[in-house]
Amino acid sequence: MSANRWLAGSGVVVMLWLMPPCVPQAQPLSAQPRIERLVLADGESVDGWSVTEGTLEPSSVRARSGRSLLFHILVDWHGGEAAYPIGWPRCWFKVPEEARDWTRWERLRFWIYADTSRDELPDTPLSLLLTTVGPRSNWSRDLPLKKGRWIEFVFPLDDLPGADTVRELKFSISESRYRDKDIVDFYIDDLELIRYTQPTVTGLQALASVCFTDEPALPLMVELLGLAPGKTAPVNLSLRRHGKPVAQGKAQVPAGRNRVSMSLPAGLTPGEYTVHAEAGGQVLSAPVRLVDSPWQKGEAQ
Ligand SMILES: [Ca+2]
Repeated sequence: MSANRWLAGSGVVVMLWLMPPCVPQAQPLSAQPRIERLVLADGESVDGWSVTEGTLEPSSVRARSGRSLLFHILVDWHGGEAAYPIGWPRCWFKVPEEARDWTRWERLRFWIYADTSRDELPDTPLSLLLTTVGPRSNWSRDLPLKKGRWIEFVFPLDDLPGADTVRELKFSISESRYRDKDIVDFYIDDLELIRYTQPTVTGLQALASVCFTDEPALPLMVELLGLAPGKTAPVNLSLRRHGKPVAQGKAQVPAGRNRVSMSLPAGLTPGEYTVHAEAGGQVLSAPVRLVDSPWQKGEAQ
């Protein structure tokens, strides 16, 4: 998988999918979709967790609800493992045997609030590592965090190697990214596996954020979840201006990310539009700008 995954997010939530800067993020327009969850950690217990070069305990200082897991680190460039005094404080969760098959889940999701004695966190403050069984048994991602903010992370699982044998989930820092004696607190909460229980549009992207009015079609990326392998479901598409539909279409797509093409009528006027994608009552929208084609106006040869 590319790390540059995309999805819909609300305005207050930072998703890890890194989108090209010119592509606006889709916005959900409808109520929360129906989601099934398997909670791996809610902050109330450290059962199954281990920690080294730091401490891990339930905390009510910061929590999404109840308590969170506080991963507390005093950066120490002179202690820790003898061979690596500038080391890797880490905490890890041993996934229970009965919960290691993640293929029936669609996403890993969790929230982290970061605090520190520093003015700001370093560029790569924390990393996530999943360990599975198999030749490509390590899957890791950097977790961009901001001091003093809750950040939600959502990772698709469809390209996790060995997703049926996930043994361990680990958070770690590299002390080399910090200064000696820095204090860093990560509050981890609502760590869970989720899946949609009905076909749901979870991502929408206009592949060109600016489109000429004489283009025959608008290229879109539509992500649909909540579908069994091999099944497809309809996604209703519409292009709207000032809330009024000016074009409509339908795409029949399988689960995952799909490139679809929405036909555009002739004679659209330049301006700001929104494209909408709906499945199972869940709607996402994304902005699109239509501009006059230079070829129409004869300004270019
Ligand atoms: Ca909690």
